[in-house]
Amino acid sequence: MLSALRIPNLALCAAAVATGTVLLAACGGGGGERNTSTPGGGSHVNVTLKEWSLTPDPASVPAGGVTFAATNDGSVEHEMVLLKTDLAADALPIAGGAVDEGAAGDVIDEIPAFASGATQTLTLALEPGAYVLFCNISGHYQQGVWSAFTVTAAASAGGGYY
Ligand SMILES: [Cu+2]
Repeated sequence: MLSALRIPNLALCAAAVATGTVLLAACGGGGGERNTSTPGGGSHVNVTLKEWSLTPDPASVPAGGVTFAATNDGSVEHEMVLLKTDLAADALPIAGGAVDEGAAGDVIDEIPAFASGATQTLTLALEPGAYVLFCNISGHYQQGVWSAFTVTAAASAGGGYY
């Protein structure tokens, strides 16, 4: 059951292309690793985390490659969990002071706790559906560090048929 495909080098490669550095060479090194295109054209989502909110911009993207750039605008560490679930975003089950991830849905991936002022990126291939982005450091979800996130069918993403 592979619902998410990690594409770890994508952001790095994009940065290398943008700056024209020799990092570019490293992008072609993987055996059979695709690195020049983002599935579905690719979407970019800026996520701002702080006390006590989480705000994705945009909050809805077409299915395919999605790069999250999560910025911690707060004064304490936050993390970002991406959960696929049909539960209401404000009604995830709680156990031991935090969201019970196993009972809440399918955790697609996460950015582990990162420091105030930092930005972390995560690139995934996402299927259509209802998702929740949240911080699962104890107590943070309950205080509002979450947002619903929607992945729509990819029909209009790629600019038509060939
Ligand atoms: Cu947090």
